[in-house]
Formats: sequence, structure tokens, C-alpha cells
Amino acid sequence: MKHLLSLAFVTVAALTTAASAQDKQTATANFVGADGKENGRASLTTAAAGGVLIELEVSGLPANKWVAFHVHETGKCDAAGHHESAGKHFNPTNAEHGLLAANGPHAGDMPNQHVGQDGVLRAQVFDSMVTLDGKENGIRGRALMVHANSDDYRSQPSGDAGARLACAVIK
Ligand SMILES: [Cu+2]
Repeated sequence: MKHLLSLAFVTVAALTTAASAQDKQTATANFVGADGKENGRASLTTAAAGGVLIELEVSGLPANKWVAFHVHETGKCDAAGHHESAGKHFNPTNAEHGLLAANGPHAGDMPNQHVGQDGVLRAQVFDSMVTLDGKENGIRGRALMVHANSDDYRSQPSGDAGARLACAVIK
């Protein structure tokens, strides 16, 4: 009996350790709109072979439109200042902006996403150039940003993507 009890204890301890290790592979982010109100959320998960999968849902966006989606370098979302507080795109390799630029892209560059008729953006996006907690390319503590216009993938420094409509600090 004593032996069985100690075995049970070991099993619970092992499960607890596995759970906390897995927690470090994920992050969440709550979006703040241009009006300062929360308008969406994202969950982020590290992929086994590197890169981060980002699942997001953001409401109150321009309906039926392609919009730019980036990681910006500073995890600060100040709606009163039009989210300029989030700074430039996350660009640890000092590359040019744009998925189609000769000397690009920024690690924080991602494909445009389509907003539905209901003004809601629902997307699952994979950024292979970042990690959550890596020293050079970690994005925890930085910001996700949805813009008013699409990214032309070439214009410097930010693809002519327009206003910053939704900003979320990655936690
Ligand atoms: Cu941006």
C-alpha cells in the first residue's frame, strides 16, 4: 500500500512538471481598438520545429477588406496616441520591410488577412521567423498590430499599411 501511494505521488508530480513546461510554449494577447476598448484576442503557440502559430479574432474592423498584420517591436498599446507607442515592426535582423522585398522581410512581417462582412477578422497565421522567448527573435512582450489597409509587401518602412486599428501586447 505504501508503495502504491508513493507511485501515485510520482505520477502527479510528473504531470505537473509537463504542464508547466507546456505553458511556456504559449502566450496570449488582448487587442485594444482605436477607441481604447478591447476588441479581440490572440493565442500564440510555439511550433515544434520553430516559428509561432498565431490564432486571432478581432472585431470592429473595416468590413470585407484585406488588412496588414505585423509584430511591432514595443509592447505598448496607447490608443490615444493611435498606437504609435508600439513603435516600428519587429526587425531583429535589420532587414528591409516586405515579404516581397529583395532585402526583406522583417521578422514581424506577415501576410495580409481578410476581414469578413461582419467586420470580424478570424485568422490563423504562422510566422516562421520568430519565437516566443528566444533571445534574438522572441516576441513575448512585443505587440501584434492590425492596420486599416493592406501591406503592399514592398514600401519602406511599413508597406503603406495605414492606420493602426488594433494593438495587442503579447503576454
Ligand atoms: Cu504594422
